[in-house]
Parts: sequence; C-alpha cells; structure tokens
Amino acid sequence: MPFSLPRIQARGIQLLLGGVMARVHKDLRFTDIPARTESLRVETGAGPVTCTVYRPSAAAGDTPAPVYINFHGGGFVIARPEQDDHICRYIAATAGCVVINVDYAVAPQRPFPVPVTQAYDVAEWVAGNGAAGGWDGARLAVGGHSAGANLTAAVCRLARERGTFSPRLQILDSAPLDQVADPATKQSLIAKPLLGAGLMRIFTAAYVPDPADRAQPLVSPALADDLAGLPPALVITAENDRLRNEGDAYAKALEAAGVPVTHRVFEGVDHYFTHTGPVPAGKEAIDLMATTLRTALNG
Ligand code: D8F
Repeated sequence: MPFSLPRIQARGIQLLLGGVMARVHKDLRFTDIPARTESLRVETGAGPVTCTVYRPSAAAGDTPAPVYINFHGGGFVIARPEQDDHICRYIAATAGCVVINVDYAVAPQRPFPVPVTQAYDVAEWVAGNGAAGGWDGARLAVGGHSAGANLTAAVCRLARERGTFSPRLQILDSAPLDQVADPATKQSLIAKPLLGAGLMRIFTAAYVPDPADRAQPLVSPALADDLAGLPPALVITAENDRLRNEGDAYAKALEAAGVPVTHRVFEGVDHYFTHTGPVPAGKEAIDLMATTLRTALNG
C-alpha cells in the first residue's frame, strides 16, 4: 500500500525531524572528545548495512579492546545514526571499547522485520570477526536508545534463541517495549511530554504495518514471559516519559527471571533526555552507560 496515510505521515516525519534529530543539544556534543572513526560495511540477510566504528585512543597493551554495538533511536523511521555521536565518543573514550554505531534501515520503506534482521546480523558478524576488525568479539555488549533500545532487546532474544553469541550487557535506554497497548493509555506526569500519542501511532503503523505482528516478542519484548537467560541489563528510564512504565516493568520482569539488572529512573526528565538534555541528567546517564559497560566488558 505505497500511498497509505501512515506511510505518508511517517515519510513526512522522516523528512521534517531527520535534520533536527541529527543535531543533539550543543552542550552534549562532546566535541572535546576526539573521535577516531572509520566506516564499515556489513552484509546482512536484509542487505548491506553501513556502520561507523569509533576506536578508543589508547589500546591497553596488545589485548584487543572489547566492543559495544549501538542502535540509535528515531521511532524506527528516522535514519540518523550521527544523533548518537556524543554517546559513541564518550563510551569509546571512557569505557575503552570499540564502538560500532549501526545505520540500520528504517520504515516505512523497510518495516519489521528488516531492522531486526539487520541489527542482529551486524551483531553476529561483529561477534565473529574481531580478528579482522581489531576488537575482541567475545567481549561484546549491545545497546540502544528509544527505538534502538527496542532493537537491542530483539537482538538479545535472537542471540539467546540461536545460541550464537552472548552479550555481556544490554543497555536499554528509554525503550518502547509494548507496541500493542494503545499509546493514549501511556501516561506522563507532565502535560506535554515529547511523545504524543499520535506520533507514537505513526511510528508503530510504519514499523509494524500488520497489527497481528505487534504482539510478537521481537516487536514487543515486554509481552514475552520467557526472559530467563537474557543478557545482564542496564535499564534507564525517564520519570516523565510516556514509555517509563514499560521500561520499569521490563526491568522488574528481567530481574524476576533471574537476569542481573541495573535499573535507574532519572527524575524530572522526559523521553530522549540523553539527547535533548537537560545536560546534567543526560551526562549522568551517558556516564552510567560507560561505567557499566567498562565493568561488564573487563570483569
Ligand atoms: C523522538 C524519537 C522523536 C525517539 C521526537 C524514539 C520512540 C520510538 C517513541 C516509539 C518508538 C515511541 N514507539 O522514540 O525513538 O512507540 O514505538
């Protein structure tokens, strides 16, 4: 249905918000942290995917550095991996790992399962190609922000199911985890949260056009009841975010299933504060990601 209304709305958002979202808060850009980057192309079951590799400045001796794979947000609709440049720089420098920022394909052009296939295939490739890439594929972590956190949860499910690799940490930052519940039922403590119900409906309609797919665990990990054996998790939620409750509930459910969980609710902030600020909370959350990664990858 190339001319359906949700597709046109999603395209409009892609065009209007793409440029805005590529520019994070200027005080969060971390341009004081030098970035040594290169481009990487990975073949996946859903086409080639371009990634940006961030190298830590000083390798510790001859041991290859561990590796963290990052999935950006943007409602599964906006393809702007550079919106996470500040996070990738900070983590490479502070956690001492190689960071691989993934430019996965987005809806409405490439709906589910394409982004999941690309995200998983890139991660499996990274796990198996450390010698060529110059990282330690056995010490691997995955993580993402908003829509990218949803993809992270899906990658972890597939890795467990296929027994292919074991992330030492999954970072779920401001994750949408339930695409079945009506967005209007997702309350915020503030009058005008960043995410409106209409915007969330457009994201979901574009990413998962067939409503029957929305209850799948790879789309709505919060609806799954088989969380045992998933990787240790850092779950970050924002107090005023409409997605806060599903993030908090997922953290509790992981914990109940025996998964080691670090869960932090940042008070007084809204969805995407790691990109839009306020700067002190954003910096604190990004530092928490880096320090948790360093422990998980070097322990
Ligand atoms: C912020 C986009 C755009 C960050 C203003 C982001 C969401 C992603 C929000 C869903 C997915 C909601 N959702 O936000 O990626 O409901 O599927």
